[in-house]
Amino acid sequence: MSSHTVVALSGGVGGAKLSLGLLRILPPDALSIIVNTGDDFEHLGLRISPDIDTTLYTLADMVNPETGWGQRDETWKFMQEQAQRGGETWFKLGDRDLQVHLERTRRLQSGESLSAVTADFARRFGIAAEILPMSDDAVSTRVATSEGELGFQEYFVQRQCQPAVSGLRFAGAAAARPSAGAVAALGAKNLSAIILCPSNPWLSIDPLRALPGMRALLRASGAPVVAVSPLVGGKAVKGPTAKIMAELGLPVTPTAVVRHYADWIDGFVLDVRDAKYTDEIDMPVLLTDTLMRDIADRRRLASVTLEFAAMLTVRRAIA
Ligand code: GDP
Ligand code: FO1
Repeated sequence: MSSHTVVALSGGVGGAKLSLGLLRILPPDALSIIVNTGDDFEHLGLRISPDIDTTLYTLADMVNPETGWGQRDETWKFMQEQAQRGGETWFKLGDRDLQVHLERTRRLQSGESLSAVTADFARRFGIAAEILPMSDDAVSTRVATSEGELGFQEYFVQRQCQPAVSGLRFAGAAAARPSAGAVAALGAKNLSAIILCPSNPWLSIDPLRALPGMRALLRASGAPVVAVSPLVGGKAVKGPTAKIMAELGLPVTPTAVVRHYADWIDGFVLDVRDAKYTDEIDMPVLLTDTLMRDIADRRRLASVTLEFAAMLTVRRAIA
């Protein structure tokens, strides 16, 4: 067991980028990543856990660099056959990726938990971090839109995030429990920081925050909670974060993200391009370049974020 541990709360593509930076700079076994499962769904009879798989593939250095999800050097024979025979093709399942969904589905049907299956996949992929589903209970993100309520993947992939969003709900969350692994990671005596990755606050982090007891676990840990801004220069790097903020009637600013997280966080990592918002943010701010173009950027952002968290711990001790 490492002398200090770190917990990251993450969605998919954006969160996995910082998680990889953390993995590369921390000692082996020091990192636990609690991953959103609100995007999970059943498709063609298979259990798909997109954010868990994005985390697995990114940390195993086998993610498709163009999309940020799915495997690199993927082949698409199954999808081509589907298309030829009039099968559903809106959700792209690569041939290599299919193995993961098939095996996950089989093991879940035989009674294993998503946590157990994920831990085994991570071990087989040679990943020295814990990848923890936020819950082993079913939670489904539902998106209220101009076209009525849509399932998450219907909104995100099938409708390409086009319908205007008027609200979100996390079906099942009120009765769901944080996974045992998440509870243990947040309860670790040597936990030194909790990082809210630069994931979409409304789609990726809010499902985690909707789990009963999650906030209490974060607070009871005593570790500083630091969020990394998902906006760079007032825009999302990828995905619908800015579009959703505008549709929900919020200013598209890092300040609105900080207000959204309100009393969940102790510090905020703000992108240098958004320096003008520093004075609006009513908590300690680290101003730095948060754009992660390559692995060096990810390591650097992970490192300065952990230093910032350590500074918050010292501040708290002398306050
Ligand atoms: P998804 O679940 O696959 O949509 O991915 P996440 O929710 O984990 O991440 C989406 C968010 O990541 C978006 O708000 C992006 O702006 C943000 N993001 C992606 N890459 C970067 C980056 O390099 N730096 C920062 N600061 N944010 C990023
Ligand atoms: N995203 C897409 O935009 N189109 C796809 O066809 C698609 C397929 C897919 C298959 C497996 C998987 O693990 C992820 C996949 N994603 C796809 C990404 C994913 O649905 C979203 O990025 C997340 O759910 C948002 O976090």
